Amino acid sequence: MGETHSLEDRFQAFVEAENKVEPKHWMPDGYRKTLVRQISQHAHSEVVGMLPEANWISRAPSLRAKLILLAKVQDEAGHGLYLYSAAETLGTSRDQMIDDLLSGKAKYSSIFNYPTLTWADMGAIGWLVDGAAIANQVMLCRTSYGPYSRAMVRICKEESFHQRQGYEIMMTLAKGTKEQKAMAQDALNRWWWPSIMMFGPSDDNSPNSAQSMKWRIKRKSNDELRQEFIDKTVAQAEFIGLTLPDPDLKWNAETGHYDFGEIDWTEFFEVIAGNGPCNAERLAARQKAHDEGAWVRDAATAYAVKQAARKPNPSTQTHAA
Ligand code: FAQ
Repeated sequence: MGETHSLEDRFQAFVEAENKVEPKHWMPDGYRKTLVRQISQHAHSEVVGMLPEANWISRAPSLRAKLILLAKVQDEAGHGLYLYSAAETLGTSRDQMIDDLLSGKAKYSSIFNYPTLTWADMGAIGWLVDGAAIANQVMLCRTSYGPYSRAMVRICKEESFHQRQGYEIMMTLAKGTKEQKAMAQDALNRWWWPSIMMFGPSDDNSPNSAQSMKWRIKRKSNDELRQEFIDKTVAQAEFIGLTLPDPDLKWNAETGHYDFGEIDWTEFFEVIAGNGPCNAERLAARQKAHDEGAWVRDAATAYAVKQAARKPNPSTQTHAA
């Protein structure tokens, strides 16, 4: 008991001294569990997050737009892979994580349960959803778990490109015809509130935050990050002549931040409970992809077994050979 205590104390001092925890280090069970939960949810979000945008690849308005969107969606597949790999260093398996996603046990970001109705939604997603992801993930580059923090450095660089891709679409539409500007405004109206919900429940209703902050997994709270994102985005909307759909949004000189209206937490909790507009459709698409990919997994496994059997056994080799 005393031994466990001292290990935990030493671990706490280690993370407080800004050291990185590596896979072979001793870590509390709760730390491991929290990371597997968060990293796997993050990986699932990247992979499920490909679906709403993939919906528009074949309908992009130009070859340039199509190439850029295709590259962005491929980046998201890559992010999913780095993150699944980072989670695997904690002792879980890819199969287990995928099973948890498909059975509905594991969560993925609420934002990907909304439909993409027009091309402007590609702009709103890049600008707002990737913008919110960057706000959250820049802090995760300094998270205490080494493999997660290193994955986040590269992911954040790519997310910056995604954010610009989206903002450029919105800027182009906002400068276009009256109908194009209206389409951009409509997308902004639909994506704004779900985007600010991405940061998670408010701090007084966030069961995991206190311990995650103590372990230096999270470096800022859900509300702090939400506020940073809102403060930064207001000027970006003004610059392209669009209006954020919140009548209560106004600058507060005293706090040095924007005040904003009440978030509809009932909607948020419904979406994360599986009852959002597209939850069933998203999981069905992942299940279909998983089923259709079975032969690829079988072939890769058979190939790996064959290669392993062919490899000479190093213990039977002589140096003279
Ligand atoms: N959606 O106690 P907390 C992207 C859950 S970016 C669904 O505050 P925590 C890029 C939470 O898991 C999106 N569930 O939890 C991209 C917990 O439930 P649990 C992904 C949510 O972990 C862009 C419960 O509520 N980014 O993919 C959400 O301390 C465009 C209580 O919450 C990340 O995952 C939500 N929005 O803080 C891709 C970043 N919020 O697990 C494609 C890493 C909360 O106990 C296209 N994750 N919940 O059953 C994090 O930073 C954290 O996990 C938070 C939540 C901030 C999301």
